[in-house]
Amino acid sequence: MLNMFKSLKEKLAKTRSGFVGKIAETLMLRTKVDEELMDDLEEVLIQGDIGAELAMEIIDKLRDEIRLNNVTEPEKVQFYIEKIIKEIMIEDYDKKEELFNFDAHKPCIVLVVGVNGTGKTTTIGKLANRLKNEGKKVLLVAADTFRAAAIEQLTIWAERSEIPIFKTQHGADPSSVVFDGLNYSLNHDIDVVLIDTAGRQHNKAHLMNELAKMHRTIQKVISDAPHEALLVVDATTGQNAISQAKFFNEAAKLSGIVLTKLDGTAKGGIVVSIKRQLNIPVKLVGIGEAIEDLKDFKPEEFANALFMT
Ligand SMILES: Nc1nc2c(ncn2[C@@H]2O[C@H](COP(=O)(O)OP(=O)(O)OP(=O)(O)O)[C@@H](O)[C@H]2O)c(=O)[nH]1
Ligand SMILES: [Mg+2]
Repeated sequence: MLNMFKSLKEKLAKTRSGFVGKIAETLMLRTKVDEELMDDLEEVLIQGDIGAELAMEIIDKLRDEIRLNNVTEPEKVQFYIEKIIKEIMIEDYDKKEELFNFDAHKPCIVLVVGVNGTGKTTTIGKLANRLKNEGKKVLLVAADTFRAAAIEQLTIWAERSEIPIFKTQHGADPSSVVFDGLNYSLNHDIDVVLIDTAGRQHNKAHLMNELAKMHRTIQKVISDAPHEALLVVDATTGQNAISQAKFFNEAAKLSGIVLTKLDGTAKGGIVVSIKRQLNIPVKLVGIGEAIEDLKDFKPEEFANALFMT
């Protein structure tokens, strides 16, 4: 039971001991603050999936801090590197855009996309439960008609939270399910519609065209929808996430990223750099398989959990 309420801090233990721990380890092994140390730290940042460009920026800022504050002992460097990373995370999110506003539209249409197995269906299940608990009328639309067990998997999540689900049979055209599902939502006083789509490789043109068609279908029914188009990214895929996002953004103009499986990676640096590299905000993070393991991404809280401050 206790396990179910693990805090964000505990859930990020792997990244803390991996990525953050490696920084500390590198500093411990050194006796001097010099260029060699800077090179080692840059390497640790890149290995932690922070991305080469941002790693360089962090190290440049670190050099300035070291000069300014006359830092000569390696262990004192930790404080400054954490400070710089934190500032970057907070700076990159201007206050308005990062959180959802499910109340701005009725129904609010949320399209969920991503490559295979990243956690789309699970994220929808978790989010649906949260919205229901907030008193919203939620509808799930099973537009993954491709994988045989997909509709059933979403149905289980719907039943778990006692939420209606709009579905057809396996093999049906996903765009037609979306069309009918959205019309159903307009006639049934639904507040939020969560659309589950099939996993697809971002470099397969016909699959991306199918997604673009789905996106157009949504706009045919509700012209300013989808109000959120979320790309679900597995945090363990690291920098590949960046190219996934570029392709998905073309097919279905993305409004946010859901970064899942952060509990399972030691290289959580991607969370620091993803906004910078894509200019698309992380909106939610998945930190486990259980229904409550989905959190709004709040950069400051996240940075504090990462660095245990
Ligand atoms: N540890 C962990 N596991 C997760 C998280 N989110 C999803 N998973 C697991 O990842 C696996 C795949 O999740 P799904 O939700 O089926 O992924 P999907 O993107 O819908 O997959 P496809 O529809 O096949 O493309 C499942 O075993 C989930 O329990 C998370 O935040 N942490
Ligand atoms: Mg799925």
